This record gives sequence, C-alpha cells and structure tokens, in this order.
Amino acid sequence: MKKLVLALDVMDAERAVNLAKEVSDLIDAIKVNYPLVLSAGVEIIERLAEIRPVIADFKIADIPYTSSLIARIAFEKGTSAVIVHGFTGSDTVRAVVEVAEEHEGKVYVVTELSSPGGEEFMSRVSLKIVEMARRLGCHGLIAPSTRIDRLAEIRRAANNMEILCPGIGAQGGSVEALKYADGIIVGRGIYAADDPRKEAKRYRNMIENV
Ligand code: OMP
Repeated sequence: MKKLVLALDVMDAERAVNLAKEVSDLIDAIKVNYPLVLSAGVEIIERLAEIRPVIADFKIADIPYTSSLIARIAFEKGTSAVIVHGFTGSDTVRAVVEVAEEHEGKVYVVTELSSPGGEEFMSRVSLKIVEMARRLGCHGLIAPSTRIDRLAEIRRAANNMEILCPGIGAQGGSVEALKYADGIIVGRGIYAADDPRKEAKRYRNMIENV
C-alpha cells in the first residue's frame, strides 16, 4: 500500500496536534520539520508520535558527530525516522544510521531537492547518493515528484529502497510520482486547505486509485 505522509509545517503546537488528530486515520506518518520544532519545541515530537509515527525532517547536514547528536535527540523524543542530506557524504550518513539502529529507527536520505535549485548542484550527484544510501543500509530516499524523469532514474538506481516524494500540489508535482515512489509527502495541500480532512481524503483516494 502506498503511503501518505503529512508534512506538518505549521508553527503552533495545538494546531499541529489538532490537525494530526483530524486526519490521523488517513495518513501513514507525520513529518516534522524546523518550522514546527523551532516554534513549538522538540517535545512536539513526543505528542505527535502518540498519534502517528513521526519522521523527523531535520535534513541533517553536518559533521558526523554533530549529526549523530541531532539524530539521537530526535529518536529519544520518539521519532520513528530521520531525514539526512546525502550530500554530506558517507561518514555523516553512517553516523546517523548507527544512531538509528540503536533505536530501531529508519533513515531517509535526500537525493535532490524538489525545488528548482535541486537541479543546480544536487541532481549531478543524486544517483551517487542513492548508491551510497543503499550501501550504508539506509531505509529510504526522498526524491522529487516535480521532476518525474529524475525520479524514474532514482527509482532504477534505488532498487527496492522505499522512496517518498515531496512536491505534490503546492510545488507543482503530481501523484503520477507514485508510478516510481512508495509514498507521497503533502504539506500545504492538506494543512493549508479550508477542510484539511477533505483534502487528506482526496489524496488518500488518489493514492488508492493510482
Ligand atoms: P509542501 O510543499 O507544503 O507540500 O511541503 C513539502 C514538504 O516536504 C516540506 O516539509 C519540505 O521541507 C519537504 N521537502 C520538500 O519539499 N522537498 C524536498 O526535496 C525534500 C523535502 C523533505 O525532505 O521532506
């Protein structure tokens, strides 16, 4: 079954918890990024993890030691997975994988950003990033729904790793990405809608009909 991940980039703890509860039966995970954690505090991970599994999207991109500290905080707060930038290289990604293994958690590696800037530098190395992520035993990849041709190439290189695709809706990507991906990440398309539950249902139906 393909996954629907809610990118909960709101900046108020109560709004975040209420939104998560409102759509909990329609989503597979909640992705938490800096806007929420920096405004609501890292404890928000604990609260959301009671509702659905959390993916801590700190796009970790530092030296191995600092990266492992960031990953450890996220897992100790109850996240199920973390997102790390692949361009950091194998030492950093390995350090994050080691922390994840201690917590039986997952690591997703960013290949190339879904935004236009992702083509400036990252797309030149993203297939190497995929190869590294596979070699290091990472669980999955984050790849752009906004560039289906790139996504298809990433899928081929990824073999059976899980691929989650952001960029649906607000950034111009579509659920066509599910031809190559195992799930989609949707933020504004759900949380900024007048009726978030209705939109989450719509995405869930689209996923089931792909
Ligand atoms: P919306 O554009 O509002 O649907 O949100 C997309 C979410 O996915 C945000 O939380 C982004 O930070 C995240 N994201 C991307 O948009 N593009 C990427 O290449 C990678 C991510 C991510 O790692 O989740």
